[in-house]
Amino acid sequence: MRAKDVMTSHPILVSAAEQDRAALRRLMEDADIHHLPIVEDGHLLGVWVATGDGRVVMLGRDRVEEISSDASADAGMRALMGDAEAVLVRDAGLPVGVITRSDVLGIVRTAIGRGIGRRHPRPTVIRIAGPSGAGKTTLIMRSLAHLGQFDAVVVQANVAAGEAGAAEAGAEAAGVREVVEPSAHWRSGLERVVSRLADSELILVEDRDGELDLAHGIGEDVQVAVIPAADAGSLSSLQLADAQAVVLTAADGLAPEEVAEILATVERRCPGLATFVVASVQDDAGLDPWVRWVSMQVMRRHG
Ligand SMILES: Nc1nc2c(ncn2[C@@H]2O[C@H](COP(=O)(O)OP(=O)(O)O)[C@@H](O)[C@H]2O)c(=O)[nH]1
Ligand SMILES: [Mg+2]
Repeated sequence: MRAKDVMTSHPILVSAAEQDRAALRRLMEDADIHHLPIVEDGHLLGVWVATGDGRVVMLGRDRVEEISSDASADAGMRALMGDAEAVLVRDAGLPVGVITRSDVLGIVRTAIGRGIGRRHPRPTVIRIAGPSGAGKTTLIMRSLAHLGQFDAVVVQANVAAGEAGAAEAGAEAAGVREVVEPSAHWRSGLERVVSRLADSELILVEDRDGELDLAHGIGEDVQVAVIPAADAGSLSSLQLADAQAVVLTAADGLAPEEVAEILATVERRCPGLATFVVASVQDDAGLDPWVRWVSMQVMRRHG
């Protein structure tokens, strides 16, 4: 965004000769502004400022930032967050606009009206993919039981449209907000459903059952592969090229040393990938690090 997109255009400027504070005050009140840059022969000399206590004071040129209308709006914002009382915007040398904190507050008000805030920049979208029966639904439901601090939604891309109502009702009964959206398997469908859920903090997308193919994202923030530990030995690094984590499920069906060996294989093949092992039918020590990792994904996007 450029300075010209955020400035107030057609600024009222005064010459150095205008010193009558009562008249300056009236001028500012009539125009509903608090700043009058002082410009003489095109040169900025300072700025008159209407203070909150009814006075009109003159500040020097050092308190006004001058930028070009094509400069980044961010340059003006930074100046106002620092020492500048106002920003004078020039186009081809001529003063064409002013940016003050009032302009900034107006933009903030619009942003808040659109639901944009520091705490809720946008939801973190985690796509969970894996073959049928891998334990995706089980993992999502068990995870949500420990993620109560976030406003979370499950997007179920794995249910035929005809079953949608029943699935949503079932999730609701379990205290989980779920949206059934088969089209979330594709980029455009995911984008649509995410924009509809922009007020949430965490969106867990259960992708359609299928062969793992996480070489390319579809617009999510994080891709997670879910696969039974017993099948994970055959995972290739290509299948997980764009994944951030893999969860090996049903570890309860294997001996601990088998699980350790599989885990070592996955870590060797995909160095740097976050790996977790869960076993839903046992006392599950593996779920805890996974839940912490998911929380981290949300928190680091909160800024
Ligand atoms: N033993 C065991 N069974 C599991 C585990 N996770 C899921 N299951 C079972 O595997 C079946 C398929 O799980 P589900 O979550 O529906 O898989 P999805 O098709 O990937 O969503 C269900 O009967 C689950 O109870 C696990 O960690 N251990
Ligand atoms: Mg499922």
